[in-house]
Amino acid sequence: MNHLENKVIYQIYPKSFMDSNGDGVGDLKGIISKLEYLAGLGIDYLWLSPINQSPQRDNGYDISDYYAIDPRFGTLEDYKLLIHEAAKWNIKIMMDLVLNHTSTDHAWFQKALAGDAHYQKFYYFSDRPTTATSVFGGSAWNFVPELNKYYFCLFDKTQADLNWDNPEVRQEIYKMVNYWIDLGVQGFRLDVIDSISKDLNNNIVSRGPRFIEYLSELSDQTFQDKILTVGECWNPPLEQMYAMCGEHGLFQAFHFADITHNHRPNKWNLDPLSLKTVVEVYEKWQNQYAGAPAWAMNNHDSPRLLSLWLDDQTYRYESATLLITLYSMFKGNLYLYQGEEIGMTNAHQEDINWYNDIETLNAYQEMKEQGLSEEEIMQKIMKVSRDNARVSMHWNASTYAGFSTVKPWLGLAQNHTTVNVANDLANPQHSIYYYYKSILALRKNFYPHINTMATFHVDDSILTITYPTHKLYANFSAKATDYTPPLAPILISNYEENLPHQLQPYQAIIYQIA
Ligand code: TEU
Repeated sequence: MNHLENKVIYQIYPKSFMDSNGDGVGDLKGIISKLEYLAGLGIDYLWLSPINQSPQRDNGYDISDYYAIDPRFGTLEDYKLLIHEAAKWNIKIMMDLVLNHTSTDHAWFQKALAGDAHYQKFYYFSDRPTTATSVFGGSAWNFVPELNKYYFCLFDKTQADLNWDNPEVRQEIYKMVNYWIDLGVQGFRLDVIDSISKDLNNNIVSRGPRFIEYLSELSDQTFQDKILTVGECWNPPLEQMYAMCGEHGLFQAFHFADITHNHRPNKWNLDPLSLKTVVEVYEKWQNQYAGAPAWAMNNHDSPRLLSLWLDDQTYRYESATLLITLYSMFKGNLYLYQGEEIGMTNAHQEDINWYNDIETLNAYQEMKEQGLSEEEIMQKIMKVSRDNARVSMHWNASTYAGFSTVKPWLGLAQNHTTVNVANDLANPQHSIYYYYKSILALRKNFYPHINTMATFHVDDSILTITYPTHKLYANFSAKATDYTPPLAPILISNYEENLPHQLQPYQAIIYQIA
């Protein structure tokens, strides 16, 4: 087994985790103050969404200085302290690298705008736009009247794509990555990494002709295969995964095929959960993929899976614990997202004025233009907006949920007075956090038995997974269902009382069969 496998990585959205200085925005000192809480879960890495200097149009995914820490989050000293303090708890820090684009506030882009031909070559400037569109809506090309030229942005018009075909750009990037490695960073998550090579003349904006070449060059000149790296990719085919990951590439990459299985045709139009389809995804990555998959139920770009797939009201505890029981039994690494460990739900906010996310606000406008009613639009937004996962952590039932002493930059979910850390920990018998702790500990020791082929079976709402040593049952419904369990000891169950011949609503149970 690779030394980077069997890890649990906890993602923090720094703006929304913990505010130590009362400005409504989370910060590094806030994170440091919660290390004991995080270590208690049994995690190996903390992945922080970008903390570099940024105008925050896209919450840090628009970096204006790769070497500076954004003052909203603290100082370089605070970051060094976080690395140091986390190490005392055996936790490593994983940094988010946004290498596909910079903010238009970045000095390189500002020089390019001022007419510096050298820095114009750092980006894509062109006299003629193509038909390429931005992920956030509209044309990907933006006109600069003073230059009489267009520049290319795959995302927001303030996120200008870097031209990786320019070797100087690549060298600047490698230098920067090495700077953070030297400082003690021990992991990287690489934002939209599969877009670094493009062929814009042919409208190819992802997995372009030199993608694998650039990725191996990056790896060889920086992190190599020594530290944990994970690429952000949406639905890469297996062959692509093999090409990206390995000695001269990344350790692993997300696939997100499970959490996107019901996008029809996109995230704003969702089919209900199809257990059969999603189980095909589990089977593929568990049985057919020879590498170490990266599993994530939640992240800052997705709504809460608990709310989307299961019951985040009556059976919130059972639903949250069912999901983690299942995902803990997959080989590879497990990525958790803040709040997941206490069963935080979607925000359930009905007013568009509450929302902040640039993608959500653009989609709102687009859907208005398409003639959808306010009610239809808000139903979609409440279900899938990225802001659902971006609310402040709910630490307790106080006015600002113990996150801050002032109104948070975005806000809280409607249920923050009941769904919060203090409440969850108050009742150890029914605590999602303590359940996570137990199952993660089980996973850690049991990993050789997980890192193996398994047989998947779906019968209506019941999923059964049989491994050589253990067997998992999960009831994806509120309906109690009869079953015939093996005559074997129970390893773990999300019910205190297990009925001999019945799976209870949203029950997950594992038997040790050998
Ligand atoms: O996400 C890349 C990406 O493809 C997302 O925009 C995704 O398609 C979208 O969120 C799904 O609705 C990364 C970051 O994770 C995201 O937060 C950034 O906005 C984006 O890159 C641009 O940097």
